Amino acid sequence: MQTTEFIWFDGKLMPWDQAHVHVLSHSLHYGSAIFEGIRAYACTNGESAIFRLADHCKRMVNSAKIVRLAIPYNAKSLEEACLEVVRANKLSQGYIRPLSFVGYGEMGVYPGNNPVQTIIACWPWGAYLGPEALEQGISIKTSTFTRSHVNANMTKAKSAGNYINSILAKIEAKEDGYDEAVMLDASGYVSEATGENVFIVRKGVIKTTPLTSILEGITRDSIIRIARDLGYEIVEQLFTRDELYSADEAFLCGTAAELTPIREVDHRIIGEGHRGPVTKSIQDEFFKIAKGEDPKYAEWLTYYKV
Ligand code: PPE
Repeated sequence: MQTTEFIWFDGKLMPWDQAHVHVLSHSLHYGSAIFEGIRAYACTNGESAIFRLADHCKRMVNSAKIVRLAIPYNAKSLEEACLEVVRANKLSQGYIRPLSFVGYGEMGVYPGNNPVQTIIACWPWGAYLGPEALEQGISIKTSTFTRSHVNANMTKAKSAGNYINSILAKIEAKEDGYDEAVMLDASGYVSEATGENVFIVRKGVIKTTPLTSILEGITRDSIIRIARDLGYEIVEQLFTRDELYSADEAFLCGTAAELTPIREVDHRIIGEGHRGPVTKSIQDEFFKIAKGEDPKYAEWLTYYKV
């Protein structure tokens, strides 16, 4: 991992190597943390920009509310802190990871009066699923693990505990020779991948899972708008694994994974077996927007100088 110099820790910039917590921190034992993943891009005008910063910070505040974590920050102050940490680290492009967790105090599931702490780290991070994945696409497996039921682990919260489900699916997929896993929801419909939302293109219509058993992805929301603006028909509708198998194109999206085509699912080749034309046109537009090349989407970018 490429480190940077400072981590923002409850309002102060600390040297990367000194940002420690106690091993008896509540969140380490029980998964009671919430986090965000945000990308910054180096733009064509020579500045940098954080992609949809306000929306990520709003989601962080909502995640905290859902899991009853009393963070002492509002979305605006989290935005300012993210900007402070990328500037301090002179990070022109990369990934930003805010995390709030329950710290050291009493042991036991009840978080009680243990302190709630917040850090924001950032570092350079290339293509999440490998540089060739963005063009060639990836292979995925339908997981044997069901995505958490909406009334068990609430999936609208980006909470650490939710990721046990993802980790199990990811390990299984990697050990079975696949790049990534897609999980079905409790009713058997396609839900999401371990760290990405899912889209298919079938008979000229783009389809993505509705906001039932999934994280409300900010990349997903961006793609819905981009696809509409490009003139595609796009619907939020449940679909089955065989609909995915017989899709003309399919792709995953997320902050880390950006827009990654799916080449193969459970040994079924999707479409032509490589990135399809609809996927490419949305992906091209997505990267143009992230680099500040399309003024129509200027409100998605928060510029800063390093
Ligand atoms: N679903 C899940 C389960 C998920 O973790 C992510 C993001 C998404 C959908 C897409 O959400 P968004 O980033 O807002 O478009 N996953 C983050 C974590 C990746 C990691 O390995 O850590 C991310 O992409 O930053």
